Amino acid sequence: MFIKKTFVALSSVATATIVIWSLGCAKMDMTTTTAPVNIIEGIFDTPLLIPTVLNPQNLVLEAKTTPATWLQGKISPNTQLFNGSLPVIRANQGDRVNIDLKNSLTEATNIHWHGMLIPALMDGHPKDIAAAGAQRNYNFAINQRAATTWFHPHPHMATGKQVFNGLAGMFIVNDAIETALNLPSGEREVPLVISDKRFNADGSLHYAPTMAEVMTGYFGDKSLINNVVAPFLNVKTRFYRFRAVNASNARIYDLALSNGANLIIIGNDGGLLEKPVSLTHALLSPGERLDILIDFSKMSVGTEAFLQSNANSIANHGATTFKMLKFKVNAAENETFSLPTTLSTITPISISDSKRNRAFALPAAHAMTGGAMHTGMHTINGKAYDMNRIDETVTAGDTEIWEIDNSVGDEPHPMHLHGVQFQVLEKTGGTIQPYEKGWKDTILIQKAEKVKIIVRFPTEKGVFLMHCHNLEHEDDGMMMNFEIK
Ligand SMILES: [Cu+2]
Repeated sequence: MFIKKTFVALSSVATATIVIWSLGCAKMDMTTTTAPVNIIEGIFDTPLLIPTVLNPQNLVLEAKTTPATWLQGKISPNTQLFNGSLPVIRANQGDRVNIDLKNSLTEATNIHWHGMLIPALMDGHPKDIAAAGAQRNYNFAINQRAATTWFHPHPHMATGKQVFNGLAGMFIVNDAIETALNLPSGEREVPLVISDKRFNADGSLHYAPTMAEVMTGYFGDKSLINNVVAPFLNVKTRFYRFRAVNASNARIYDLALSNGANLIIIGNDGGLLEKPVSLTHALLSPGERLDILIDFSKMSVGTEAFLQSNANSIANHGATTFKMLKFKVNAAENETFSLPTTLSTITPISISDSKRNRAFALPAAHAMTGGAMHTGMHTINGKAYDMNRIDETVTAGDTEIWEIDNSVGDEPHPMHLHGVQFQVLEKTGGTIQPYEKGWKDTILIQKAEKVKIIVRFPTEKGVFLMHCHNLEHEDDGMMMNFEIK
């Protein structure tokens, strides 16, 4: 849809002057306005959906267009879901996964297991798809530490639409180290799949990014958790564990509690941190996960508090503070849990192990010109994605330092690597946040920032991706293949 267009002269987000070349021929000027899309808060009278937990050892996931009620009293016929819902899968380290994707859509799809360390052919590369009406099997062993991972389609240039339309789920990996911590579980362990959506007046989903919205990414005006607009959750006076994933196409959240209480962050993309960190707020960009404890034992019965996203000019184009989930403290219960001082051991990858440095330049919006044959406006190292081109070749098992440079960029880019968990070495634009330490597969690179990561690549060969997890940027070309050889 956005291919074969080149955008230049995007002077700012608020007012963009755009010049379009249609494959090197006619030229046209256009002025468009992208005001930040703010969230219109709901009334928080719908219970939070707690998804059923599925076992992946013999599972069918059917991708299907499923009429759904996102807005009260209105049916959205163009919703696309896995198994008509929001699946949450749970398995242990060492388990074997055997999942059949049944594609009942009228278009190609596949599943990318975001955060999973699995063979390339299982990873959901856009070349490995299930055509409309076809099936595809995913069979792999779980060889990684406990983590909150997630999954979503990754078809060429259609990821943004399919994820926006509802195709996503969470995949929780448990292991013995995590289990020994006796973290809050059962009804006190809650998945939070965070998204923002936009609707037509009839209640159907509205996904139609303008050219300016391809530059910023596509924002919704409703905030949803677990596919519920403005939900509430009854809680007791105890600790709760929330596994949050940002499944939004483009919106970056600055998570906080409305009463100023701390978020106790215990984990991120690749699992538990070394120790808990208490913060009043934390950024969560598309694709990233945060494992958060909230201590409701300090709140009295009858208290209401909200999970909210703070206004954050860096992250969200000036979006205002908005509420996301209402907690109603409705019962007193004795708390037996005490917060561990140590959660896990994380061994830093040694810089001296690195065999090679590679640099990746992210584009400036006003410089996204390319040549006449340029196939997309979002690039990495000046190149828009080509499914059949290998951009980087890495020796199996090697450790490398990758420097991703957004220093001329004027958009934040959450950059995601498939097939690995990496460590963040350096951020020139600011300090590495406590929740960006440990193991990561997605790292937010803010405007004018340069980030260095150290990656130990798998010993198994195959083609993986690095891309921006702003899904409009991704679909527009901000993606590359690396081959492990
Ligand atoms: Cu991006």
